[in-house]
Amino acid sequence: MTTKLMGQKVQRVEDQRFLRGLGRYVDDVAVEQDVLHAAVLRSPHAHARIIDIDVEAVLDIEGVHAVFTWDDLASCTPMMAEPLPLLIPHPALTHGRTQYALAKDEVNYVGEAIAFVVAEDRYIAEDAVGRIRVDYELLPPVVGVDAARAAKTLVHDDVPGNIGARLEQNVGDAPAAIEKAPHRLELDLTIERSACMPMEGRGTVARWDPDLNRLQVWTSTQSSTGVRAAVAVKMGLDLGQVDVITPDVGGGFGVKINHPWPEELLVPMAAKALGRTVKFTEDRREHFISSAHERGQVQHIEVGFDDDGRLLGLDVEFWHDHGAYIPYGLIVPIITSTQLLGPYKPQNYRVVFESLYTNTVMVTPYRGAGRPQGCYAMERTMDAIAAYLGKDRADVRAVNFIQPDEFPYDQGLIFQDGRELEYDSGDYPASLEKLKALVGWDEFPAFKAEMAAQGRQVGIGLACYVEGTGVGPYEGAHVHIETSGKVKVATGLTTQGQGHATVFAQLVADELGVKFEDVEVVTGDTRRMPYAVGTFASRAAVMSGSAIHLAAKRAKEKVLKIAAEALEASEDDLEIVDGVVSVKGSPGTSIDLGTVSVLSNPLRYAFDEASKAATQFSVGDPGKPPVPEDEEPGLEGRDFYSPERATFASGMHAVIVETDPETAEITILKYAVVHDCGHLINPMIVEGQIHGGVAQGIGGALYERMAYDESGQLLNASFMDFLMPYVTEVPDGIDIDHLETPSPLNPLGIKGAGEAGVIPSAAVFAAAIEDAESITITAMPISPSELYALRLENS
Ligand code: MCN
Repeated sequence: MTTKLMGQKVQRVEDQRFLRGLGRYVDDVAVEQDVLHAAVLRSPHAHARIIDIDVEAVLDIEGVHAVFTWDDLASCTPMMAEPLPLLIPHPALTHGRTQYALAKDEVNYVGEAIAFVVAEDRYIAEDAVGRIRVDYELLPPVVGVDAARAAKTLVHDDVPGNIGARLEQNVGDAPAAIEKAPHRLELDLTIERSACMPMEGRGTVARWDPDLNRLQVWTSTQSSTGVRAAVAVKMGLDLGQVDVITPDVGGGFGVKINHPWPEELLVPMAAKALGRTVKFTEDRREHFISSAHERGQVQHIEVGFDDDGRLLGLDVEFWHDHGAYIPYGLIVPIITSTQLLGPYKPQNYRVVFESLYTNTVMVTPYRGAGRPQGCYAMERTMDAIAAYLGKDRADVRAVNFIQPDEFPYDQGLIFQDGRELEYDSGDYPASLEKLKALVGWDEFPAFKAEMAAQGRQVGIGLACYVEGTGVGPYEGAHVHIETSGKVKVATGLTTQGQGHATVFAQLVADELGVKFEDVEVVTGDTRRMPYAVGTFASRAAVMSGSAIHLAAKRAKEKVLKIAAEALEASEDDLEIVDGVVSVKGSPGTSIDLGTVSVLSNPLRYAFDEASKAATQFSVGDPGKPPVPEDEEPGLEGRDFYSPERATFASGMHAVIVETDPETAEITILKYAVVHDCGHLINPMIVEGQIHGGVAQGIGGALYERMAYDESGQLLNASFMDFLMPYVTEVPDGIDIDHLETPSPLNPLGIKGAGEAGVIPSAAVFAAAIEDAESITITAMPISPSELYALRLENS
């Protein structure tokens, strides 16, 4: 392949639309004027039995078309009355529980859906929701890890100890190694619950076509094919009867991969039952209380090490607050437990976790998915070892690194899919050197002394991580060259702002030899690409990128065959430049891609200028097939890519903070990132991804948390109370340097990048604040008032 555009900072093609307000989201989908609107009655209690639901008063309200409770679901289809699917089951998940689309006889968190009202407009629907009467028998709620572990109350009667899963992995004998080690330390670390806040919340529109016997669903999701599969099975339809179309998505960050949400089933169900188009758009409060959260984890670490800080044994136990249900398997705690080790190679490792049920919003992956918690545990341990030995924190990390000549490196751990986790490539020592230079690590002590002389407190921290990206099972692509010579590319995963339309066009332009602006990319439309998985786990670049590259290669092979025949030349002598195929060294002997496309189609029409009519015509020898013998008509290529295993990206971040000696305000003075995602398709987009991740990480480390009270009420379920960083809290300049160790696992040598920015935040900020303040931080996030309280405790 040529690498003309690969690696270049090509401007994002989608931004013209987004910046001018021309994005088209689910709420903008053009549907009939008389679309019906839905609203959801949600539980006001964290834990209660439903004794009775009275909807009588609502049915008489003018403009109300239907009210559904659990009792009505079975009459739509029997499957609708069953619990929602459990995605990615795991043998250790012995007590998996998922919610019903509408609560059956119990509610387990504030926000759980109980009734679904469909009305002429949203106002009527909301008013109707307010008039449904529910009698509850209140049950004691379980809030937080401690209450779940105490198990005085059970979230689900049939789940003993509130334990959904317990999983232990051992590499060597960590307890024995720690026992024998010259030095030992123990740490208790907590990280609080938070959640992603995409600008666009969840939303679904559905229309049933009785003539075609077909359902059309538009939804704001990270997996159109996942929603399609769930809708089809729940509604008793064939896959071929359901189209799911995902227009622009205003951010997903993980929460929209949890397919299906109850509303994604209820909207199509109501549309079919009523024979009308139905629409649901989530509001912000609903996003807080009825989508998903993550991060909440309590961790206990024991470590044994030698005089250089080399890890001899690491024993990690953690408790994962999974919320009321486990819809997404054990993916988050499994990622914590298997990727916690980062770039290091402890000789012995034991990890055990429990996934606990609580009466709070359920937990599904949020950008980083378990890695921020793991990185926090590992990196705080490294800092503690360095402090104990009086060594430089970077040096302690360096002695533990997997070396460049040790790849592929098997950590001896088993991942979610039951396969061994193996790092494919990387160069951690080189990354660390780059980071130290970028942030001024060696110069920092002098800077700190200089600042101290002025009465100012500054601190520096660093944190390292790895990220398994580009997971399977597969992704596909279809590349079609139109008779205009323009190229349409379809891949089935969805896009939420990552710039896929740009990077995928770069790959196609390079492979096919067409102009970048002549390539148009379509994502997330099951009509165009029915077989696909979705956008999560930083997989689009690796998965769809590779599939697109392979599909373009196939299309190119066909172009060359047809063009060779037309030009009476050998395929090997042809080249494609800017959409024109020509004989190398003889540019006059050429044919453009549009004409090759015309030649590939046996039924051709031409527009006759004189008669202003389209006339059918044929080209070439009538007795001869229109395309080469072993090819099908049409100028297109389709291929799928399925990787051997995940490819491991890595990174290291450092931050310098200043803490105000009086107010405890925390200010970021410098933020530096070294990142390795193999070959970069578009460095500008990767850097944008890192910036976004760092901003989210700053939120998670310093501001954001889900503030539940003891009764399970979320006290800060609005942007008035849930603090997100604004542009004023994110540093202007984030210094980024790249290292490109290509992945040997895919044709382009790429690794994913979409989550990296957020992974080390809790670790790196805790380290830097600790350094500035000379106190120990064990709980994140940390606000100025918490820092102030810590100072008082330590004074
Ligand atoms: N890229 C590249 N070269 C590489 C690797 C990636 O140019 N070597 C580019 C990709 O082509 C893509 C972007 O960087 O345009 C991110 O690529 P990738 O790491 O493959 O991640 P995905 O595209 O699969 O996106 C998913 C990832 C995840 S898991 C979350 S969560 C997340 C994130 O992306 N959610 C986002 N970034 C987000 N960005 C926005 N704006 N909105 C979200 O919801």
